[in-house]
Amino acid sequence: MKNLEFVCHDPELFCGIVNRDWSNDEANYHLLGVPLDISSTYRTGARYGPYYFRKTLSSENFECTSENGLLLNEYYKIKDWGNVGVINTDLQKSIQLVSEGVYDIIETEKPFLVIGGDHSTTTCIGKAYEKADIPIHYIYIDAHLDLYDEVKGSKLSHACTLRRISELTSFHGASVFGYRDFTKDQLKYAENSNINIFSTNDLLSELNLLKFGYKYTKNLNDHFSRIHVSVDLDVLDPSCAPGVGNPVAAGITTRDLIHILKGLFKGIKHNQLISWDIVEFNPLYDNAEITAFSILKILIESLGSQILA
Ligand SMILES: [Mn+2]
Repeated sequence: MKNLEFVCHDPELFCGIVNRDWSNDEANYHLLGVPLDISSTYRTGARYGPYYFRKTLSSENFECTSENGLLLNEYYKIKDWGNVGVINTDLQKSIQLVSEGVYDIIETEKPFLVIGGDHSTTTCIGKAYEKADIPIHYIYIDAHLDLYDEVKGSKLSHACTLRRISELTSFHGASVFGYRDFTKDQLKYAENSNINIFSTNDLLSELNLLKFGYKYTKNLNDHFSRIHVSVDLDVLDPSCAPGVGNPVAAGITTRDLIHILKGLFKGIKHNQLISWDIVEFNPLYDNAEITAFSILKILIESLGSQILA
């Protein structure tokens, strides 16, 4: 056994900063997985996202230092709650279960990250904020507008997410970044519903995405008390994220997205709690783990910029 003890070790999950065992008092950040994908309209498989997300976090192939030189495990104690026990045959019940879980985390008044799951994960977060009676502005980073009223008879499709959120009383507007797949009706709905939209072209015409993101949330701070950031990985070009449910070609790069997120998180006020989600990671289509390693870099740089927020 001695030899085994020497050669084997439990991988430290994300350099020891993500742990299931932190007590609520010790933890300064929360993580929740949502293995739900029955509202997907094209390639299902996002239910495996949380599992492969954690597998990538436990990889030894990276340092836990963000590019601004911060050693993340000096700042973070992230409590991993595991996955919500969703029922992948019952969407309505699953949405209720996830909302209840997110509500409990909101009550801790600590920042949190939710890993999807398809984009209906964000509907659950919206419902939890509604129950908590907290007004939210949504920053919605996505190749799609997700403003369909219904898809194939379903009002809970992942392509209806922003539409359903926009109907909540706690909805205080949204800003969509990176869309490039849309319909005229969705554009019209955005125009009439306090939803600012920036296409992939709009973003790429910005000279400095970091400054753009920073100014954006800094300005929003004057009008909204809380902001939730939702990152649908299909905003990325499929060369940077092949493992998504509904890929759309000609997107932004992982570096572009990191610059936007760094700017957005830096612009959020000091006393404002951050909540965000990363959704639509579909490991079944993730050739050579390209998407997983994009997520890992997005996570490290986002956490690094949230320290300064
Ligand atoms: Mn999308």
